[in-house]
Amino acid sequence: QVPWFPRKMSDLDTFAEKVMEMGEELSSDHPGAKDPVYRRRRLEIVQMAKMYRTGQPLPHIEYTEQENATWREVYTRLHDMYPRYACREFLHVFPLLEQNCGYGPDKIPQIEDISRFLKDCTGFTLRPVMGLLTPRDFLNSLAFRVFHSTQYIRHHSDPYYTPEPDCCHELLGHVPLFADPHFAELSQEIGLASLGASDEDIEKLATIFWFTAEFGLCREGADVRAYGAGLLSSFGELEYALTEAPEKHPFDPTKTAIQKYPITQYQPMYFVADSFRDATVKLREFNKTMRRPFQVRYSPYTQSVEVL
Ligand code: H2B
Ligand code: FE
Repeated sequence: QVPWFPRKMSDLDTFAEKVMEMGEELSSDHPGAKDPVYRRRRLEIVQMAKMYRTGQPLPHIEYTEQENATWREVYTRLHDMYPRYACREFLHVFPLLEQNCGYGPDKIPQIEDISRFLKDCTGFTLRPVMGLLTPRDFLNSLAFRVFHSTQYIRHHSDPYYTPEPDCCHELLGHVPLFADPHFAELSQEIGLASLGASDEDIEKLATIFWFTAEFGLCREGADVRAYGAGLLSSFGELEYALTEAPEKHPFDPTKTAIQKYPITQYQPMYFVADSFRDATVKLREFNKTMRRPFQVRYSPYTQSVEVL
């Protein structure tokens, strides 16, 4: 009755062909749906993700002028906003990504370079993915300090909108904080709790992920700043989130885990963490209240999960 879960790094290979939607096909309301050139290009990139297996070099994508131009628009606009809105951990890491991983306005960076850098910082690594994984698979991989990253970019007709995760969201929104030790720990903690969890508990953990890694705010003295990737990759919502308009509540896993949220509009409510460390402590307490007939421990030496 315990759902299957990955025990070793190579078990994540079983996720490669399982995506919920828009893996190899685009939904009709995707801005690129009617552009055959875009579709062919996206398929080419997605096929490389489908073929990828643990231990292989990550796919190197030779991005086109047009793709790099879309990146430039997104990058420059967001980059201007970060000093005012992003949390200090994000601001600390960003220049390191510029120095070590080819971050900059001109070219989309390569996930191989980023993965190598993250591994040095926190042990996090990246894997390519075709599209949205199920919440269970996606969270399970965080137990191994693995983040699944798409490599295609949104359609050039609308650089400020994408209905699915793309490399702008992953590389600008998510990647920087995986270089932070405390955020890495928080992420892995969610991942470990998700291994073999009931469907009900997966939903709670996915909601916690949503209100932390995707849309989290944090306190910095008298100030509130953003650390969620959904905010740090959307100039519109980044600005909105830090106005008085939305409700803000302290991050408290017991409440956060059961909060309903919209996925296609700005959030009416955000949760504010005191720090990543504090959020991790609270999350550990919360995890103890979930019923699971075993405990797990991750061994970085073997990159595998021990069941206790
Ligand atoms: N899959 C991928 N590829 N990237 C994500 O950011 C992602 C996902 N997020 N699946 C997940 C779902 C998240 O929204 C939660 C855990 O449901
Ligand atoms: Fe995301």
